[in-house]
Amino acid sequence: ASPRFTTPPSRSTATRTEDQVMGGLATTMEDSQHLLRPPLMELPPDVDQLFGPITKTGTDYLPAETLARAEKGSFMEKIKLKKDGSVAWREVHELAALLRSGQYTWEELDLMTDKDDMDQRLKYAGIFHRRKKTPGRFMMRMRIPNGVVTSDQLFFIAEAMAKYGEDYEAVVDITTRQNLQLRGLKLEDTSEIITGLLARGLGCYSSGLDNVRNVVGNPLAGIDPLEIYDTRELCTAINDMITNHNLGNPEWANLPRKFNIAVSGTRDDYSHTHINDIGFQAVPHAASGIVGFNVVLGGYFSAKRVATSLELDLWVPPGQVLNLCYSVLRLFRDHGNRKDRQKARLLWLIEEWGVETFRRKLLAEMQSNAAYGPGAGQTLPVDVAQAHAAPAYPRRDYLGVHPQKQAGRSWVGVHVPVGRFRAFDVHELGRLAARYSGGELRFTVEQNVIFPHVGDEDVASLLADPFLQTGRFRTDPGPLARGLVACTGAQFCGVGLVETKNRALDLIERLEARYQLPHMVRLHFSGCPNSCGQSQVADIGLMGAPAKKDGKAVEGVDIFLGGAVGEEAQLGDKFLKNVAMGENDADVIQALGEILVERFGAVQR
Ligand code: SRM
Repeated sequence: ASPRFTTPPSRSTATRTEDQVMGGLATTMEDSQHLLRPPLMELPPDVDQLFGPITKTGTDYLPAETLARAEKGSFMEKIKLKKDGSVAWREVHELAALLRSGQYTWEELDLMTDKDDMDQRLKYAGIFHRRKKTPGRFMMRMRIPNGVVTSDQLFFIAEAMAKYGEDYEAVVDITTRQNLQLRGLKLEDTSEIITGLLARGLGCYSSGLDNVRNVVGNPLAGIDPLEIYDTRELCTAINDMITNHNLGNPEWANLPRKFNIAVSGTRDDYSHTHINDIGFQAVPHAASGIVGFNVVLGGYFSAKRVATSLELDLWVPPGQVLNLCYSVLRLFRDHGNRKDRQKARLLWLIEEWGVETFRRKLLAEMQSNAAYGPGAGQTLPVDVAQAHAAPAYPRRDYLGVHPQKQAGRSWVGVHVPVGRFRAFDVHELGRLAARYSGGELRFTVEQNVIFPHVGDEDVASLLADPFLQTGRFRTDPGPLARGLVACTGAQFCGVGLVETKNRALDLIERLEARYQLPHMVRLHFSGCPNSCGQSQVADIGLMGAPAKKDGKAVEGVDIFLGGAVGEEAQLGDKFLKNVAMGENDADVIQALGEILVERFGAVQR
């Protein structure tokens, strides 16, 4: 059961000229030549050569009993059994080629193809048709393990998006999984973007539908004086194992449901391990001193249920992290619920078996794992959970300028209002990263960016750069802005009940103008109960909900209070239900104002 490709395709040593890399856009790039011009992965020109013949599909990996359950399973099981990712990874290129050849218009192709191919299965390739809001336009969800990108990758994305000019739909969003989504794409362009990303070491396959999502790590990995474990290599290794180096891996092409993995490297838990299906919390082993991870499992949010992770009472060294992910995924794939999608996330399987039984089965699976296990006759090097350092550790805010563990270097955390960019912004980030941060930039789950490795002598000129002087991207945003997160919302998302991003910006601007706050308050806004904006981890969580005003159905929100992240993580509780937004959002401003005064020490200006 090994992946079809065990190593990535060979990388060419050929380099490109400056103009090819920059698309002709001038920039200063005396630093980080290697990151600006990494060797491109050499990709074969056509789909057959790129992917080879389909020798195995996701269905082939299902044991007979699982297959029988899938056959009687939910509508989505039928969609997956008919065709799964192994087909979609190729089909996206074939559909794009048909459009580019001029043989068919988009409208004709849309009529000719199965709607499930277009609207569901393409998500296996990370391509989401936004039929409800922007028909004929697609969103590409990338995979960025640990949220680390290079200037070269940013320039490529900027160029791909620049093609759409000032088009209202053409935006790039940082997601709540430390990732990017490119929006407003035409299907004919997606193939070239996918191969361009692959050539630069990034991908988008298996980022939607029943797949493992972007692997979240510590955005301060390798630079933070308080770091316990550098998460970067592990996140990339997990991603490569799951996606076959971003080329698609049929072994995981038929999971029962979506699946989230997060690796935390400091006590701040910037990765939010407690709300992921698998969370790795860095902690040294008491006896050996080896820094490994306590494992927590099953955390998730959904419209029907939200839950923090269960502690498995298991500690694994870094060398067993892949084994653990592989083994949990196998148990999940083969035994997870295929009938009821509301009961299909990992937590339900753990509850069905009980934590003890799940742990026992998992350890047996890990012991016998041919690909990543300890090997025949060897003991599995794991232990019971190790004690974390004493609590009362205040989670740090990473925005602004902070000294790194490397002498003479600082990281600069910059706030990105609701994580949204246009093509030009992405190019500018690449330019600044090339000039100041070793050609590297990081994304955070709060939808912000971090420039690492900035020489202390360069900090002032980075901060003085015109891009950071417009007032839009700030290192010192206001107390509500600095903790603001908003999901895509109804502007582009078909399931969003309310518009979130623009509204969130407007709400906090008005609240900051009206109230003085003694400290930051983390406010997260999700457009619907799926909680993609992680409303329950915030100090104040907003969640789109139906409401009534003067007997009429109007837009509204539920308001959550008391969420916390870090070592003392807890989920917020619903405090107010179905609050009508009111005219010009006045009612929700009123409710939030009262909460800020009563709970967070705000004073009316
Ligand atoms: Fe999400 C579905 C956007 C993070 C829980 N999510 C969706 C869809 C795909 C619905 C759709 O098809 O339109 C949204 C796409 C909208 C669009 O056009 O952008 C969507 N989710 C997002 C993003 C982009 C929100 C954001 O603005 O950052 C996040 C993408 C992360 C990524 O890079 O992969 C995003 N979604 C989350 C999170 C947060 C997280 O992962 O930490 C959650 C809660 C955590 C969890 O999954 O346990 C989340 N999204 C959901 C759910 C509920 C899952 C469930 O078990 O029921 C759905 C609906 C579903 O899967 O059936 C959903």
